[in-house]
Amino acid sequence: MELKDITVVAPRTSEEAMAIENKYGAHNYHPLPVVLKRGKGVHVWDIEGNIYFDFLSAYSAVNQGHCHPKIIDALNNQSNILTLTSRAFHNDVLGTYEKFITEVFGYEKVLPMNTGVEGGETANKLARKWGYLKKGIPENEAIILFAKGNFWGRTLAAISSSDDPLSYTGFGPYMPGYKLINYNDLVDLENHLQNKNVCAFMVEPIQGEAGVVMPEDGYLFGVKKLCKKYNVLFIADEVQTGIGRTGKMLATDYEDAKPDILILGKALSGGVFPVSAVLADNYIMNCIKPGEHGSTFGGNPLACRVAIAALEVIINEKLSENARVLGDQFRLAMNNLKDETDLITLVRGRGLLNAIVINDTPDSSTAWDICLKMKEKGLLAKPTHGNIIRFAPPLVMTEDQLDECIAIIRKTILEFKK
Ligand code: IF1
Repeated sequence: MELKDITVVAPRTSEEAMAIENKYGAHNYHPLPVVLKRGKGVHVWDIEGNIYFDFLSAYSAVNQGHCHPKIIDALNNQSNILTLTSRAFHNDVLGTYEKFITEVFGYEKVLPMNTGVEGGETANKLARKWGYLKKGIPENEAIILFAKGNFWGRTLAAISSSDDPLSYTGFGPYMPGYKLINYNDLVDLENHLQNKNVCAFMVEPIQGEAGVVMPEDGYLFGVKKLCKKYNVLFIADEVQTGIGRTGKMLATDYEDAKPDILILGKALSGGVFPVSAVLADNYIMNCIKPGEHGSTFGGNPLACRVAIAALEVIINEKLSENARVLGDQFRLAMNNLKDETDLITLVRGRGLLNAIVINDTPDSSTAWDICLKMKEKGLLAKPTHGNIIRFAPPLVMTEDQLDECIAIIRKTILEFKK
């Protein structure tokens, strides 16, 4: 086979692009029928040049807005200098990044990875190792607790802790040493913490995929207190809720609930490419010795420069504060809309991580059909778990833009006929 025999096609239309994907790509997603070609700030454009407000932000990976100039500059500058060395050698950016991110979040150390699920896997390995070395759990008997409704990725470990049949069916056998407990239930948590082999409880401060499920005020504080009482590590999965999304830098910042292990991902790179991080203090992080964990791309100089820029944008442009102010306005508008229609049964969220629950069964196509109608009016959002529509625009959105989006959502809902 010579390269000359292989053609690189450029689809001229959205239809053509979807047809090529359908023929040559795995069918592991069911995307909204829109083919995006360009993104800038809160907007994306399809192949035909139609403009949309992005109300998903690539599942909260584009908090800083599409193609933020400062992040792109960091990418472009470093990509012409040194992109990847592997960790077989040092590079001149890793330490700079490690000092920066550990000071931003207040931990002694960081272990750099790439995807969010690799961050989760890393946190699980750290917790187990700490359990054996420091808590004295018998080898191979460590247990990690997870909340029902959790989602932390697609690896065999992640689906082993899932109670969503769509995530785990057909992929067994499953990882041992995982137990599911009720979310937002401190009594259930304490009951399970009686087991001396429990090394950690890993939980999302707000459950994203479950449909922006919020715990009661005080839950996270209670988790922190109970984990301390029973010598168990509190792992916060802030891959989706972190980096300003909920109106503070971290969703755990809303309470006195600093996790023992913090997992970050997605917007840690501003959506430029996969960057994740696991942060902890020395008594945990030093349980992993040289050669016991790693990744080819983890901590590469390009990722480090991009992540520094991505965090600087969140801090310097006060995007957490913007998310808090606009989020309050958005939920107020959605609750007013809820009073005008029987289509919406619930509005919930924090900052710019919000969702509406549609008054229909999860297996109905109503939420999907509403998203199709919003697409026609220039706003992209996608249902999660059937009848819940998640609304998560980039945190750089202005009040005027939010008002325009609220008008689109309101018009769509009020005109919608099942
Ligand atoms: C898909 C969901 C969201 C996450 C939390 C870890 C990860 C995720 C809280 C893993 C990833 C992504 C995965 C993506 C769609 C999206 C998603 F719908 F799948 F569940 F956001 F809610 N922790 N979530 O939300 O990070 O390895 O993907 O970088 O798999 O379809 P990742």
